[in-house]
Amino acid sequence: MKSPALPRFAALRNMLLLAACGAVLAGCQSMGGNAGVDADNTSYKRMVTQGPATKIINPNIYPDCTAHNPRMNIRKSAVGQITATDGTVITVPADTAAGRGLGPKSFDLYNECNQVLPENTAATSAAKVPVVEIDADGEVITGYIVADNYYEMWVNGKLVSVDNTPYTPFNSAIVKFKVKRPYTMAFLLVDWDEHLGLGMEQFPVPVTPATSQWYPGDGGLIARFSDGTMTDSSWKAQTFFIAPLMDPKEVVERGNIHDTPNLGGRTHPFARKPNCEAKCYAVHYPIPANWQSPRFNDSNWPRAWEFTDQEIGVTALPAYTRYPELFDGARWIWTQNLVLDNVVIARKTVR
Ligand SMILES: [Ca+2]
Ligand SMILES: [Ca+2]
Repeated sequence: MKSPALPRFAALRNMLLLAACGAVLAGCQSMGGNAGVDADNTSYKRMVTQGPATKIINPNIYPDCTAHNPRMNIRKSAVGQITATDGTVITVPADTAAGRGLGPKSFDLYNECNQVLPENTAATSAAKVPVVEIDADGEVITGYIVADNYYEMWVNGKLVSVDNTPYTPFNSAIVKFKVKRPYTMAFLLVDWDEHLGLGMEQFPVPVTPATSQWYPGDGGLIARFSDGTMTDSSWKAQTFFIAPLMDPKEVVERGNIHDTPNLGGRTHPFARKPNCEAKCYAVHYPIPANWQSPRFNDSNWPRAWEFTDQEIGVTALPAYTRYPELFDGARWIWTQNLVLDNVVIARKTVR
């Protein structure tokens, strides 16, 4: 899977970078910080599945949401497994920190399950948000996060926040962490679904006769931090689970870009809605070891794509729209296909 030439090339490149660093330290820092990163261990070998997950390993990793009114969009965040044609057993929609019971769980900015519902930015407070310490002599940074549907956030390889509402209702979170620059943020993002392994959900809910039982959902992440960092196309983003597909050939690999260029469009309502239902295919890629680490080499990953509120479909989402000041200037990001890309890792090194 990994070309034997790559590590040697990386080692040679790192030696050259180290030599450059030794000569001119400032020049080294401006070269993009590739010195000290690992060899690129991303595997671009696709795995193909067809049909739904064959085993449910957890029927609901967030069973704690209380229905406070009949309009609440409460969905079970189930986790399953499916075997690819090459024999690999894949956890769907993803193997997450939430699924493993890891924390810290997110501190609510807005969460209908917990009835944390501040009316506007002035009514919010970050005062009680616990600080996760990465560097004792670092700067305390506050951040605001909305993810459709699930995020887990790592800073320099340390787990800082795990979305406490993996599927729905739509929530938002506040994080605080103490760190020195440069630091690397890495988010695992999941567009959760009901039809595990197929990338499709019931929509809209609450369910009515008009609800589609086989609707391809979409994703999105927006985050803004007090040190000026915010999500935009300067981030890197890679997709690892692409569905629903009529045919695995619909995913076209161009180098390390996993593209789906011929399926109508990258957002709703343009993205194709296939009629294969439980016979649909999915294409998966192995999530690289050490993806959370500042040493992980994302230099060959594509840039994140930016999307508008309208494309993400969040113009009426209180978890987001009540607090425009907290997200001012940040962009919704994802990989190229907002609809078909269901598991995404987004990374940013802040210098
Ligand atoms: Ca969520
Ligand atoms: Ca999707």
